[in-house]
Amino acid sequence: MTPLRAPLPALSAQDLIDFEDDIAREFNEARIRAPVHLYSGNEEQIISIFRGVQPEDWVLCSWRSHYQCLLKGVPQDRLKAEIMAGRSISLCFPEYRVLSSAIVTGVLPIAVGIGLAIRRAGGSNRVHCFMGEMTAETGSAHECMKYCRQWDLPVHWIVEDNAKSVCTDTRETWNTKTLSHEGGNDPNVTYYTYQSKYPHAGAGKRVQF
Ligand SMILES: Cc1ncc(C[n+]2csc(CCOP(=O)(O)OP(=O)(O)O)c2C)c(N)n1
Repeated sequence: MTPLRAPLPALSAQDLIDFEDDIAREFNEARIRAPVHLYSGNEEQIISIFRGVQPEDWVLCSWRSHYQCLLKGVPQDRLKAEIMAGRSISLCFPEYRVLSSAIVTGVLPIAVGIGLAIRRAGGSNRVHCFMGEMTAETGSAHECMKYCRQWDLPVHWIVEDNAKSVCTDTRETWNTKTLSHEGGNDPNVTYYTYQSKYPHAGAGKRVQF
């Protein structure tokens, strides 16, 4: 296995934006024959979160994970090759301790399991599990977070609120002005909002695979 990269790369917001814009171009020119989910507008927040991530930590992601892969040390050319091969939606690089799932809530129980394994092994590393704000409203998220809180497992949850679940307004869905983790004070939960220039999936142009 490739050794974990230490220290983690010091990427700037512009480095992240440039990577995603390059993938957007590739997608809109129909060179990627599979869905891509791009980040934008959350660069400062995610860079700040990664200041608390150690090389030996695990990072768990959803269908939208390019920024986490880059910040966890996956080489840009390796990441781009996987995306070009159509695997953006579920990028897994176990040698860099990055795992993703395109199933809503898919990685949450896995985060619990890794957290439990770390605790049983007496390890000092942690799990950082990213999810969108709609994912965070599900019963599965509630149970996984509750279990880790009650058993004091080393799992850090990050709720990234872009206000939408695909095209649906999350607050309208739940008939609420305030979502579950907004303004919360759980030390193991980081909640932030951002506004993306990209749609939920793709890069703005309809591409026929
Ligand atoms: C089990 C399951 N149901 C439905 C989907 C389709 N789906 C993909 S992303 C998504 C919305 C998730 O919204 P949110 O958690 O806010 O994440 P965002 O993409 O906005 O970051 C849905 C319903 C899926 N991937 N898996």
